[in-house]
Formats: sequence, C-alpha cells, structure tokens
Amino acid sequence: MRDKTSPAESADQARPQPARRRFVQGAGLLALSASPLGALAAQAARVSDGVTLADGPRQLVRYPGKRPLVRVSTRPPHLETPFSAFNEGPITANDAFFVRYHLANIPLSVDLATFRLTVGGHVDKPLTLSLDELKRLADPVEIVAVNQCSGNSRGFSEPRVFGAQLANGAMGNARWTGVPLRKVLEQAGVKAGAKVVTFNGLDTPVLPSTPDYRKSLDIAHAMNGEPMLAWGMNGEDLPLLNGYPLKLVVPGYFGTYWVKHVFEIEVLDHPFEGHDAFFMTTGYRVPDNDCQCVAPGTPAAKTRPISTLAVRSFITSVGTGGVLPAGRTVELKGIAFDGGSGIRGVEVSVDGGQNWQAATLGQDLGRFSFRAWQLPVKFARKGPAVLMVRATSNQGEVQPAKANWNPAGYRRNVIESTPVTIA
Ligand SMILES: Nc1nc2c(c(=O)[nH]1)N[C@H]1C(S)=C(S)[C@@H](COP(=O)(O)O)O[C@H]1N2
Ligand SMILES: [Mo]
Repeated sequence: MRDKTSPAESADQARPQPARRRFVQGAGLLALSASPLGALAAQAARVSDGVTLADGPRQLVRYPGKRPLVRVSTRPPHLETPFSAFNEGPITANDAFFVRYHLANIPLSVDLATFRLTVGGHVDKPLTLSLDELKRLADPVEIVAVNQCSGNSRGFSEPRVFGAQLANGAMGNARWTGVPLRKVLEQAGVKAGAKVVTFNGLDTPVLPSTPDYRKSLDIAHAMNGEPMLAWGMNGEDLPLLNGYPLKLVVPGYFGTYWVKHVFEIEVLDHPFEGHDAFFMTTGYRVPDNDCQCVAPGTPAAKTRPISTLAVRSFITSVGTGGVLPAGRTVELKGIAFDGGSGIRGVEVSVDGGQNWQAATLGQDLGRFSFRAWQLPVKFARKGPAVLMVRATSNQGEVQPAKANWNPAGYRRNVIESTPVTIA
C-alpha cells in the first residue's frame, strides 16, 4: 500500500526532509522498500503474546531495532512490550520499549547533517540548533523516568471504550540523557507574557484534514527544570521508533507529552488552539474531577488535559494462568510507580485480597522510575489462587479496588489481580 496523499501538500514544507540514503538508523530493512510501513512489519511472526482482549489474540511482530513486540496496529506503528520483559528488571531495554504513533508518515531515517531544532515564537532570540549544538548548550543531565501511554490497559475497561485495545505493555522505564528544556528556553529568552510552549515532531499526517501531532506545556511547567530534551536512552541513541534523534521527556506525565522526533518548539503568548491543537483541545482529556472518572458508560461533562501518572503496581514474575509450586518458597517480583512522589510501599495478597503482606522494595532509581519489589511467599494448599498487588505512593495515593472509568479508558490503575494455579 502506498500513500495516496503526499505529505508535502500539508503545511509542513518547512520541515527538514530526512535524507534517506545518508546516515540512517535502522535503515537496512527500510531503505530497500517501496512501501516502508508495510515492510517495517513484514517479519510478522504468527505468535500470540498470550493476552486476548475483545479483538482476539494479539500477534508478535518484528520491527527494526526491536525484539518481537505485540502488534496493536501497523499503520501507524503501535506496538506493546510483551509483559514478560518487565520481569528483566526495573529498566526497560531499548529493543523492548513500546512504540506509539498517531500519524502514519513517520520518519524512516533522520540525517543529523540537516536535522535542526528550532525554538521560536514569543522569545527574544529564536534558535536554530543542530543536535551537536544542543548537546553543547548545557551540561547534560540524566533521569530515570516512566513513559506510560494514557491508554495503557484500556483494553480491560468495562464497559469497553473506543481506542487501541491495549493490555499492560504500553509503558516502559528508561534512563534518559539530555538537557533541561528550561536551559534551552532561557537561551532563547522567553518574553514576558508567555503562556504555553508547543512541541512538534517530524511525523506528519497522511491527509491534510488530519491534525498534526502537537502538544503543549504551560510555561511554568516548561520552565520548572523537569521536562528534558533527550537524545540518550539507556546509554544509547534513542531508537528510531522511540523518537530519534530527540524527544521531549516529561517526567511524571503521560507519554502523550513525550513528543518524539521533536524539531520545532514554539512559545506562545496566547492559548494553544486550532486544527493542530487537536491532541490538547480534543484528544487526551480526562473528566475534570478528582478521580478523573465518570459513572461507567456515561460521558464527561467537563474535561481537562490529562497530566500525571496514577500510582500503579504489577506482578511481573508470574502472569494470569501461571502455575506455582505448593509447599516451597516462591519469590514474587514486580514493579510499582507513580507520577513522581515515589513509592512508599507495596503490598501483596495471595488470597484474593483478604490478607496483605508488605513487599521489600528494590533499589531506588529516582522518584519517577519503576521501583522493583519482591516478596517470598509459600502456598500451603494446591488449587486456584488469586494474587493481588497494590502500591501506595509517598504522597499517600493508593490504587483503587474498583477501576475508575472514563470514556477514553485513560489512566487505569485498579489493583491488579492475577489468577494462578498452585500445583
Ligand atoms: N511525534 C510524535 N510523538 C509522540 C507521539 C506521536 O504520535 N508522534 N505519540 C505520543 C504518545 S501518545 C505516546 S504514548 C508516546 C509513546 O512513546 P514511545 O513510542 O517512544 O514509546 O509518544 C508520544 N509522542
Ligand atoms: Mo499514548
């Protein structure tokens, strides 16, 4: 399948065009193909990840630079991390990290010789920076932070909701290297009266009627030192599919703000509105109340942009339908995280929520990171058992026993239950 609409007819002609035959990341597979998106997914393996949502079993598929990931869609690429990868440790490997795009015209390579980051709008001194110039602009900083899709786990919503039917693999935790966004904005000189900062990536819509993928942060958030322009992920360049060469990292905030292939930053002295503000003004909004939820099946009267991650925890060492031995010590392992206060504690139940035991927390990699936990347990009796895990954040937030519901299935953080068999 070839695109019928040229991306060049959109308003995006100012974008640096990636030079396809020069320095190319993950190019081997791509450059040969007349239909790159088709070829990207060409090595589909007919293997399921074992999760069956309403859409049926999900297949694993192989993309450049990635191990087999769960195929949610291929155009645009939308791939989940197979859940077993989270048992490898609190850092998610680059080749296992999930991939989410909204627009099908994604960059298949980026030439650093021509790539430029521009910073403009309501500033004293607009900037045009190569990646090297950006790297020299300030001392690099590192932060370990979770990137989680707002719709992670949406496929478990009841009643069902529209949107990609995701299980729990649309999240990952990495060590990001870059420069604070604040330093870059300071260099450009934000003028008085600035309200928001917008971010645009190299991917473009196929049809002009489709809004571009742009996000914004309030000026105070953009300047608070946390958001980062990152080129490094776990000590390597960003994988192409995760936003090479530069991505906005917004610790504690949902992945929707983590704009990939970011090349254009604009400071506005007015609210961000219009066609290309769709993913702020229409998409990625939650009910404007404390629980960010409504009665299941009902619309939200008033909404606001989604923001920070809710506290969550998972068992990673055994999944639904797993078999564990009776009469022997079994080490249960997992992860927990929240939107940036850090994890105070994790409790585990092996009897469907009647009794809870405190787990031991692993190394603290920072308040925005996955926190590993473990707990040795012993099952006296054979038969079915339901394992549950719940986390409490340092700010006292606990996971709900009953799932909060909203029309887009965002921000799910119900206490997870894992039915297993003791044999
Ligand atoms: N340029 C661009 N950046 C983007 C998106 C996109 O469609 N285009 N999707 C966002 C969403 S919704 C998510 S969840 C994260 C996913 O990041 P990843 O693909 O690196 O895992 O990217 C965000 N950044
Ligand atoms: Mo997302």
